Amino acid sequence: MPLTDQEIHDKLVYICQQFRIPGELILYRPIPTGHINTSYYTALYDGKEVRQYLVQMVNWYVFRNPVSMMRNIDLITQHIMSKARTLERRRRLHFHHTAEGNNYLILGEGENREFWRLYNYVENSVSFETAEGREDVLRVSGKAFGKFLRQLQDFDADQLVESIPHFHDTRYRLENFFQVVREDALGRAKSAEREIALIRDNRAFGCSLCEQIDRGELPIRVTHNDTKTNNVLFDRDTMDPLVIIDLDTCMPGLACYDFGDTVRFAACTAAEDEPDPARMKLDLRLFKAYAEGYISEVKDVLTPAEFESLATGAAVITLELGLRFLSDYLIGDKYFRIDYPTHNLVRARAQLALFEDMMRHMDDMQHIIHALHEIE
Ligand code: GN1
Ligand code: MG
Repeated sequence: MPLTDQEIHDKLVYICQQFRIPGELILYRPIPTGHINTSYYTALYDGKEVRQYLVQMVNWYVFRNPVSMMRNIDLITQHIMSKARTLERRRRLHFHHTAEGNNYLILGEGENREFWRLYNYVENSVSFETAEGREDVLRVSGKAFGKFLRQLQDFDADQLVESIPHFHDTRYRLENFFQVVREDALGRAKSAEREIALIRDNRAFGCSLCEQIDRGELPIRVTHNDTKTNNVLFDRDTMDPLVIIDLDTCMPGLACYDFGDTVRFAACTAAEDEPDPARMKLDLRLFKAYAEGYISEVKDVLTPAEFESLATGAAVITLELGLRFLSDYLIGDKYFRIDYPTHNLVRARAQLALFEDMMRHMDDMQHIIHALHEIE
């Protein structure tokens, strides 16, 4: 049963009190972006000032060990801050603590327990759900995620707990997918025969980066793992990238998946859940803008093999998300939040159409990367 407005209001008031935020809740609204966690914008007034926060319930089904995840986020934030030239408040995520000193709050018990956190809302900032065809959004996002990788170069990855084991282990994801197809618990596989065949035909390609890891050809770094453009906050006036958000899946991973996930999300011609797959294409102009920004920051960081893997990373991560959406559709939509019954199937079709278009343009992507790399 969804909560009533009054219940949400009362719950947010209670949570703000537990995080020792002074003042009265004067405004709140749900933030609909994100497929996993539940987020609210809140504003409190203490008689002098209005302060704004994000209050978020972490999805406990997805993040099995949220306390460790919060510790990861703290460590990463501290590391990045130690390198920052400015301590401007808008350039960091600041999680508030409860009286017990925790940067989270657990409500309820057993099946009904909930995991909440509260952090500063970055003022006068803007983020982009799609790049709206804007090269500047992609170029600046590329710089921001490239810089993030660079800043975490000397971070000791052993300190991190994997918040989702096998998160971008595409080979594992593929095994799991075909298991789900074999079980076909809800009899839905027949509505996705073409998509299942496409994934089967590209299984070897999907495993290629994992094999390169096995052979020691690609280094494991600390990566963000969810590099959508809506995870960069820009200054509303100057378009300066202020801070990278959603550090929930920061874990050891491949640079090319971080590079590729922004390409998947924003260097394309339609939204992630475009209902008409024919409208979903790679946009090479936007790809180039992103690659320019990214490479300008990581030119001295990535190995030659990593440069070679960037375009492949875009295609593999798109295939991976396509099969993750389809898997979730086949098991009954347990993981990604959906707005209508076939939403995950529609998302999968859009991602697979984009994957096919990326494969058609693999050489073009490679040429652009080579040309940029040489200039740098
Ligand atoms: C999920 O909830 P959000 O939007 O931060 C997902 C990503 C997907 C993305 C697709 C923990 O991220 O892996 O790429 O949806 N996050 C998790 O939009 O599974
Ligand atoms: Mg995320």
